[in-house]
Amino acid sequence: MPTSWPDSRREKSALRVGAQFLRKDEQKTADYLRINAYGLVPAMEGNGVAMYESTIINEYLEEAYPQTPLLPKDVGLRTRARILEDFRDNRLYPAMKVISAATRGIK
Ligand SMILES: N[C@@H](CCC(=O)N[C@@H](CS)C(=O)NCC(=O)O)C(=O)O
Repeated sequence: MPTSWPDSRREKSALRVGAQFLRKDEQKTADYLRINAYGLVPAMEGNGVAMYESTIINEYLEEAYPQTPLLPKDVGLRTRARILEDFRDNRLYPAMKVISAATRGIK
């Protein structure tokens, strides 16, 4: 699974399926764009399906490999984990992108 930055659930996912780290230019090759047309990581193929979006990949792995769950057993803690994942996807990461773009080139 091509991936880049670490976080606990994604790291576990990457370790589970065997991560392959890509340089940014490798994310834009025709071969890679066939897996993820957005040219972003992570992405992977499973059950003959190209998949991307880390949250969706995590859900796939959770269902495909129930013997080694990524989420806690407790339903409340699972919900808490999903809330944190949503916060990262919809609040933290977009803000980090804005900060990164605004400060790029500033030493
Ligand atoms: N919502 C996507 C975000 C994917 C994403 O933005 N990946 C970044 C690395 S964390 C990337 O591939 N950046 C390379 C680029 O923007 O060209 C997900 O969770 O998978």
